[in-house]
Amino acid sequence: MKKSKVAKTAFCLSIAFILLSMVLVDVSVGEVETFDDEGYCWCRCKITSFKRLPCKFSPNGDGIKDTTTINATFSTSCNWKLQIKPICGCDYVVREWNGTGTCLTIVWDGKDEAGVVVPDGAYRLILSIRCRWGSDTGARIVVVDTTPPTVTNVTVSPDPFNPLTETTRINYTLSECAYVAIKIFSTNPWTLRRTLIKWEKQLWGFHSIPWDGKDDSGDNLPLGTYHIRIYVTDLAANKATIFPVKAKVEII
Ligand SMILES: [Ca+2]
Repeated sequence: MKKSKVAKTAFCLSIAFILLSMVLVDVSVGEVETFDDEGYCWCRCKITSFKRLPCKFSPNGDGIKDTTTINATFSTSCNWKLQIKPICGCDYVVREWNGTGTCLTIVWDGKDEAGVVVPDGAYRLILSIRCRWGSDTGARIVVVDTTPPTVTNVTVSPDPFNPLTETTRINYTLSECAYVAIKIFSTNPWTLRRTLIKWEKQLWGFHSIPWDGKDDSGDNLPLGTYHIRIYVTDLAANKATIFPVKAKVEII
C-alpha cells in the first residue's frame, strides 16, 4: 500500500516535471504562443506595423526632406527583406535590404544600388518576412519629388485700392499642391505688417486671397506702397522656382 503511494507520487512528480519543462522551453526561446478568441495565433510571423515618413521626399541635397525613414515591426523574430521597385509595373529592383530581428529601420536617400538618385515618381516599398512558422508581406508607396512648384499669373486687384471702401485680392496659380505663406511689408524701415497666410496647405490651381489693408493688430495702415511676398514650397519641401514671389500694392 505504502509502495503504491510512493509510485503514485513519483508519477505525479514526473508529469509535473514534464509540463514545467515544456513551459520553460517555450519561454526560453521567447516565443510564447498567444491565441485570440478565434484560435488564431498572432505571434506567428506577422508584420505589426509598416511606415515611411515622409511619404513624399526630395533627395536633392538641400538638407530638407532629402531622405525618408522606413520603420517596421514584427510579431516575432524573423528574416526580412525590403525592396524598392518603380510603381510602373516593371519588376526592376531599385534597392534591397535584408536582415534578421523583430523590427527594422532603414533610411532611404533616394538612390539606387549604383548610388544614383532615382527619377521623380512613385515607388513601391515591398516588405517580406519569413520565420519557421510562416511568412507575411506588406507594401507601401513613397514618392520621390525634386521638381519645384511654380507660381504663375500673379496679380493684385484692385491696385491701388482704398481700404475704407474696398478690399484688394492677391491672385495666383499653383502648379501643384503646396504650402503657402503670404506676408505684406512696408519700407523705411523694412517691416512686416501683415501675415495673410502662414504655411497653409493649398491645392493646385487658382487662388485669390483678400487683404483689407489692415496690419496684424487690425489697424488700418497708412497710405503708401506695400510689398507682397508669396512663399511656396511643395509637399516634398521643394521651394518654388521664384522664392518668394514678389508683388506690390498701393493704399490710397
Ligand atoms: Ca530636399
